[in-house]
Amino acid sequence: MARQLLSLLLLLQIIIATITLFRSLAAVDAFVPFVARNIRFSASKKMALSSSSQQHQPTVNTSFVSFLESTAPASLQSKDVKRINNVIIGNEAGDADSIISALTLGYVTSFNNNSPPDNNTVQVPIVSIPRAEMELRRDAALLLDMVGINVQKLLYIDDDIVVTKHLLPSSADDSSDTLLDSTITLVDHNRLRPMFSHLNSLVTEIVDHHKDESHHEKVVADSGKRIIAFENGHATVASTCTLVAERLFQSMTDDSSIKIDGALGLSLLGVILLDSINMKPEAKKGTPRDEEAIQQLLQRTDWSSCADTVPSLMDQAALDSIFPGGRCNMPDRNALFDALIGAKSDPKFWLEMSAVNCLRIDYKKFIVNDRSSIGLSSVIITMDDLLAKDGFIDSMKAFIASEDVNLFGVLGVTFFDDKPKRELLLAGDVDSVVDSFAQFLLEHPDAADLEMVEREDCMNFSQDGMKIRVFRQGNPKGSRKQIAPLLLQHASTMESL
Ligand SMILES: [Mn+2]
Repeated sequence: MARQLLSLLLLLQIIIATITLFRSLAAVDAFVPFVARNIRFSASKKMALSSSSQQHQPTVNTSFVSFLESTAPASLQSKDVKRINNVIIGNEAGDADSIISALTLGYVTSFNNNSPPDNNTVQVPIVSIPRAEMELRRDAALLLDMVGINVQKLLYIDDDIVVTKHLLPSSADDSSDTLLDSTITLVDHNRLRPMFSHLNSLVTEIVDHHKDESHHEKVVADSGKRIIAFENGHATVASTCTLVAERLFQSMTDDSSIKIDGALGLSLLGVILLDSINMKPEAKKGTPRDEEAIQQLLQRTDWSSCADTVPSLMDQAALDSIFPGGRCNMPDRNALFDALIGAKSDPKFWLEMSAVNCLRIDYKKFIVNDRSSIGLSSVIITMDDLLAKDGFIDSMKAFIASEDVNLFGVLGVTFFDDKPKRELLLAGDVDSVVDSFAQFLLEHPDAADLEMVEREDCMNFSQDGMKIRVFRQGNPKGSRKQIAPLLLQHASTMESL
């Protein structure tokens, strides 16, 4: 009897030891680098653990999609732990690059294999436009839908939780108790927009590809926290998403079995293709760094991990053309680009859109000095079609008044046989101001590259209280990234605007 009891006890001990061993193995599994983890979601095959990368990783097990849909809002709910919220935000125009570089940088930073885990900082990417405007960003909406992200679940600049949780409080009064527990990362711009100027001191990081406006000078390049890919008047990457992708690659070992989360890879790839115009030489946008990022994303992404999404904005035929080898295989970059640029520049969409939405959809305001400002809207419609819209002049007048800018410009681009054709409209309340900028663009050597020619046939759009001048731009390369610095340069030489 005693012997039987003894062997029973022994058996019990063996069982307990086995359970403990399995538990510790499961704990090790949680240390698999995040880039590899998606494999478990998709193909449920186990990665061999590389001994160097399994230590000191945050114990997370989160895909890009679940990070976006739950992690950030959940962290904001918990009051028990004192955490620093690092708000990541793109520019006010809120194009696909601004939106998706913020979302992806938040994820890549959260699970960076090279940095020690920072459990006190929560990355909170915020979509840099009002919630109601998301549906106007058709390329970003299509891409996010395709990778399985429900855009309703993202945080937007005008959400109550963003204001009331003191992520981006609307005035200096509200921000007093925020100063210690929030920081801000700017992506796709390098100067916090004027409406948040009371939060200037919270900016601790910049990841961008626009001309450096020399603000937030406490964020220095030497620290690696001021990445601005812009040199000699040109962006050295077409997309902020290329910079995020480069950061992602740095965090991965060369082990080719480690793969990138499918939703993350496709999101970055889509935006880089859009911003580089699929690397078409005549567009003069893409750089070797963009092409390198495109190639690495194509090769190193686990496409099977976002193969189960059921897009609601794309039909099966379009999906089949993007994934000719099946959803588990590499997409066709040309088909992906065509779908995204098609959504963004769909002529029917632009012709049907109201005049004021056309002006709002891709708008940026630039501060000249502390008193004057220039507003620039980018549109994908011919100037003739824009001017022919119902109530265009009145809508523009109202928009200029509400934005309170001294000079307003509309930069139009349309594509004929894949070649961009650019036009520019300048408008303002003060004739001499508009004329001065027009003269600068037509005659100054620094603007000669743009090859501006005035459209005499548009003179009649000027009316009492509103001077309007319209130009054809010979050089397809001059987008807002080139034109804004030139206009600001001229503005700085004027007594007043
Ligand atoms: Mn950009």
